[in-house]
Amino acid sequence: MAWWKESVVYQIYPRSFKDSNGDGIGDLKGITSKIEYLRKLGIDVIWLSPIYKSPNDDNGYDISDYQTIMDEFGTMKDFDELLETAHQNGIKIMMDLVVNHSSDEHSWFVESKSSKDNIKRDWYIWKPGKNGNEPTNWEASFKGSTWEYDETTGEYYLHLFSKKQPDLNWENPSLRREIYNMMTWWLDKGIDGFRMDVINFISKDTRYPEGEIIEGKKYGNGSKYYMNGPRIHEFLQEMNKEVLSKYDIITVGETPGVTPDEAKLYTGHNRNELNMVFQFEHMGLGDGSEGKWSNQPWKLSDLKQTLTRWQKGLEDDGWNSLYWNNHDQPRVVSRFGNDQEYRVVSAKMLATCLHMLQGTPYIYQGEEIGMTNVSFESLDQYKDIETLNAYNELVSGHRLSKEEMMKAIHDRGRDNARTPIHWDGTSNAGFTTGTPWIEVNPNYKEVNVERSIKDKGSIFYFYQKLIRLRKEHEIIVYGRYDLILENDEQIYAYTRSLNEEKLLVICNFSLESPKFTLPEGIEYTSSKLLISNYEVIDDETFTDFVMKPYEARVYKLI
Ligand code: TEU
Ligand code: CA
Repeated sequence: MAWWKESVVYQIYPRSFKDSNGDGIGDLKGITSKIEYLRKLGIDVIWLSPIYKSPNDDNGYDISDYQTIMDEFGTMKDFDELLETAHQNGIKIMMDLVVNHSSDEHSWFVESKSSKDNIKRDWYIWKPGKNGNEPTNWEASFKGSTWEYDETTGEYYLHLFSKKQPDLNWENPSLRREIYNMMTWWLDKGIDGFRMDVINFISKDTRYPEGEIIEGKKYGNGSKYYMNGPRIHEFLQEMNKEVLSKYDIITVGETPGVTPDEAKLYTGHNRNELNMVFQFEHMGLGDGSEGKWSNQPWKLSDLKQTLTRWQKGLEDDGWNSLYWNNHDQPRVVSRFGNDQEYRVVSAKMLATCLHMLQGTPYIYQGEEIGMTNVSFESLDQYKDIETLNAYNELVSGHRLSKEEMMKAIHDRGRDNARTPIHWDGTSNAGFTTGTPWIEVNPNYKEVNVERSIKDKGSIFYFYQKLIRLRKEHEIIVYGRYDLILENDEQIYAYTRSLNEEKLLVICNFSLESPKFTLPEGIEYTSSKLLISNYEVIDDETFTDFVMKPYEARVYKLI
């Protein structure tokens, strides 16, 4: 038995979760004070976004010391208390492991850049320029070149993200050893696993070829030379042997650009690498020529096809992680549901559709109360480095108008997920007594935890029930997935099968009232409604019925 297959994970972005001391920044003591709330929800594991020492160029994804807690978040004692409280409440803690890069303020990098013969020189990736230019034409995720010139030694260093996030050189065995030691140190402290940031980027094609040129753009796309690179599986198998295999833990790799076939290599049960990966195909729906900043219309059948490919691709080997949002993505109820009149029902429909798939579900903080995207009017209300850099580059480069860019930020920007959690209807939504580091979504009086807890029909209790059902019905974890009504553009329906049982999951993704008709060939003698987001009259038939907007139902058929 693999407990991580049967678990539900809850992601905490500590900066925005709960502030305990009024400085406007969420912290560890704040999280500890809400463990009781998470226990009530019923989750098994917390994934903590980075809490390590950091200058916060990218909110903690730029780490300057892997074994120290970020000043704003508290102390190691606060961490130990959090871990103990979580464990006492039956909740495990999975830490974010960011080892594709460190901060440029990490002492390793400070040494590395000090001279060409420093012992840590080779812990990062240094190259001379090429004909007075950068070593390659690659574009960084946060725009600009992936190379930064450093005057001290007259060479460039690689940074796939911001220039304050230099990439670590995994080719170097002592760097790898140091990382394994650090991981062991955390595991010995009693943590329960790792979520590994862009872990499929750690092995680069060391020939450093030029990236594909994209018309009209200054920099090219080098991703095929660092995504799923030549030594990636060797490195992960080594990490597994040296560290992971010695503990009973949960591991999930963040792996942009992976296909189901590649995911099998990362998660297959004889591979000795990771338990599961986060794939991005369903998150990229609608991406246009400027990626997520130029949104195109997409169809429900695209989403169904994508998720189905993953469900079928990993049904015999490997394991799926299931998510609708995280700290890098917009709020799901705004993106795939309806954040106005049908906010509550559509949030429940989306939860149903995701939690009934095969895999380990992840809930992102605030999703369980149906938090929505935020539309700040002015750019200076935004804090995210990705958003701000993209704005500068795309708007000043005349690739998008200001209006188009603000619309794209409202739809897809990362700060949608990073506004503070709404605990109640008091000022700043009960997140802080001070001034929050980023403004609170103005709808907090309507959407907040206190109201959800008081209302038996809330999204919160719906998630609680989904989690409970998973513990009661093995089929939700292990049943085989099959798509039905493949071409329907309003209804996403599928079955799950295990032994003599079936689940029938029917979700209406539209504002309209399409008719659901059960396809022939699904045999059963009795049926039972497990969960629904509208009241269903007992004797109502489900083989043929008109669905209400965003309606969702799950039946167990025997
Ligand atoms: O994200 C990696 C990643 O691919 C992101 O660029 C993501 O696709 C993008 O933000 C969505 O537009 C991870 C972390 O989750 C992210 O918060 C970090 O900024 C990034 O790595 C660098 O550590
Ligand atoms: Ca604080």
